[in-house]
Amino acid sequence: MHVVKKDVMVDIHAENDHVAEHVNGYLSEKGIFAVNLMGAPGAGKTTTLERLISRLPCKSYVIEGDIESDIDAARLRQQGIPAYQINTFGACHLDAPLLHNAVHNMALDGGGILFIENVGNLVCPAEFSIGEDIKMLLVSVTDGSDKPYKYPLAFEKADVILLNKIDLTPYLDFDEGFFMEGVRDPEAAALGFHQAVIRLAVRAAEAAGVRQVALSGGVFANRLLLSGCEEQLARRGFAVYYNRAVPPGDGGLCLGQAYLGLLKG
Ligand SMILES: Nc1nc2c(ncn2[C@@H]2O[C@H](COP(=O)(O)OP(=O)(O)OP(=O)(O)O)[C@@H](O)[C@H]2O)c(=O)[nH]1
Ligand SMILES: [Mg+2]
Ligand SMILES: [Zn+2]
Ligand SMILES: [Zn+2]
Repeated sequence: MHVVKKDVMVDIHAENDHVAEHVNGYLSEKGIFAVNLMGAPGAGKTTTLERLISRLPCKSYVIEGDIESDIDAARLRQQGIPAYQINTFGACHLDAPLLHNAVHNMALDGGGILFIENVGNLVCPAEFSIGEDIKMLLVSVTDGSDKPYKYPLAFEKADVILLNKIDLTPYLDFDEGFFMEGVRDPEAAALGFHQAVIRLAVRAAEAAGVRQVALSGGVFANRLLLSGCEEQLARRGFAVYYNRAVPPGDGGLCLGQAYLGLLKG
């Protein structure tokens, strides 16, 4: 009996992964970077998207995953954010075929970031790829500091972990040290974050339709990010430039601006 069950699960995941690859390929063609946002019910996923997207300089889209209702999509649309609602009517996670249907029904073009808010649940969303480039896990201090120990898969699969509602810590017993110890491999999480930034930079360069890319700004003082971006961009045929004589941070940027000012007379 158990053997049969296991085979069925393998089949479900193989079919799902196949569709997820297709969805990711479709989004790549459109120059869109996809973020699978996971977290417990009420952790603050929609609120974070509302606050984050209004501060992003690039085009953003949202797909909302909920068992029922379009409350979250309506919240985002009210802020002028294009949002598409998926209702699973019972299922407690999004899967790739649901995403496939959604992306083909959306007007996506010209690059940007697609945030996919998964169904509020710390368990099975982590098991299913939905065509995303990265998985972002939102955990709130109100969820409790034991969550990495109880829901290890979500923490293992996450490329980025965001700790939310920190304004409430004075009123709670959230133990940050215990929480961080439970995030099993902080080094792996940090590496995952670096790789996510590199993928985002490559996707942005591809969407911009340019052949030359200059990597500058304080973030490129990070050697891992600089060498990773340079390597991935060069592999795709981009000519890559970065700061050599002056540092990449504010000083170098100011010098560049002054030079541009001189050129313009
Ligand atoms: N104090 C505080 N409250 C927050 C914060 N972020 C979100 N909230 C509140 O938490 C509640 C739930 O927020 P949502 O953004 O709807 O949570 P969600 O994760 O999208 O919820 P579901 O979609 O139902 O899973 C709301 O009342 C928010 O105002 C925060 O940083 N601090
Ligand atoms: Mg929500
Ligand atoms: Zn589920
Ligand atoms: Zn398709």
